[in-house]
This record gives sequence, C-alpha cells and structure tokens, in this order.
Amino acid sequence: MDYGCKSEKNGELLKAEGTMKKERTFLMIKPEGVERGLIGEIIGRFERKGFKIIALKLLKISREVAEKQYEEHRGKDFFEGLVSYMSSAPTVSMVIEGENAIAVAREMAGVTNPKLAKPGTIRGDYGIDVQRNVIHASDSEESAKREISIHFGNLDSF
Ligand code: RTP
Ligand code: MG
Repeated sequence: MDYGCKSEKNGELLKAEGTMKKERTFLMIKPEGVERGLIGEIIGRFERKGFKIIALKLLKISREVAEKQYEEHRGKDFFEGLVSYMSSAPTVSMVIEGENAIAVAREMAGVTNPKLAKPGTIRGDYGIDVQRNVIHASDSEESAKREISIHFGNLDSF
C-alpha cells in the first residue's frame, strides 16, 4: 500500500500551481497527540509558519461526527477502527487560514504512515503508527469546506 501518494501529489500541486491563494483548512490533533501533550507544539508550528487560527476547540467527538469526517473511507477495513479511535478520547479541532493553507498543512503533516514521513514533518517527528499519526489535515478545497462545516458550522463571518 502506498501511503505516500497523497502528500507527494500535494507537493506537485504546489509546484504546478505556483500561485498564492488565501485558503482555510481544517486540522485535528488526534487523541494520542492530545494525550502526549503535543497540542502546543503542533499549534505552534502552524502559528510560526504564519497561519492565522480562525477557530479552535478541545473535545471528545461523537462516533457520528467521526463517521461524518471520515465518510470517504466507509467500507474500508480500517474504517471501524478509525472512527472508534477518533471518538475514544479528546481531540483538538481547528481552522487555520493562510496562503495555500490546504496543501501547505498537508506538507507540514507529512505522509499518512509516520514510518515513511520525513523528519521535520509532524508525523515524521511524532507519529507512532498509521492510526496514531498525530494529525488530520483536509486533503482538498472541497474536504476543507465540508470538514469545517461538520466541526464548526458556518464560519464565513469570522
Ligand atoms: P487524515 O485524513 O487523517 O488527514 O489522513 P490522510 O489523509 O493522510 O490519510 P487517509 O487515507 O485519509 O486516511 C485517514 C486516516 O485513516 C487511518 N488509516 N489507517 N490501517 C490503515 O491501513 C489505515 N489507512 C489509513 C490513518 O489514521 C489516516 O490518517
Ligand atoms: Mg484524509
């Protein structure tokens, strides 16, 4: 299984676009990131990169919300484990804003499997395994819109 492809594609996307575009994206610090005391470290990376925090909350999400967030994976063998895990303990949800936020945040997160993620990326530095990979980041404009709305409702006026 190639866990690397999506982020590789983001790198290509950034190069190919070559344009600056102000965007918002949705991020979530997964349960083990919160449990291990990595909230400040992770938020700090995005702040230092110049992103603006638009919305932020710490809570244990319901199974229903986890299912909605990961709807695209319904039916896959890891779906049940994923939604159980994501709703098992507190997480931190946030919306950040900045130039090319969606692709840049994916690059900063690193590829899905922490064992393959590069040092300097969040998953490369702190990830334990494919499920406990510290952070979720929206993978497209459409996903970002959908996920922001699931977790924060309408933020257009913020
Ligand atoms: P995410 O949605 O959490 O930002 O991660 P991603 O885009 O890098 O990866 P995705 O393919 O969307 O998978 C969502 C999350 O499901 C878990 N996963 N487990 N056991 C497995 O084979 C497997 N594959 C994916 C990971 O926690 C992944 O982040
Ligand atoms: Mg994903």
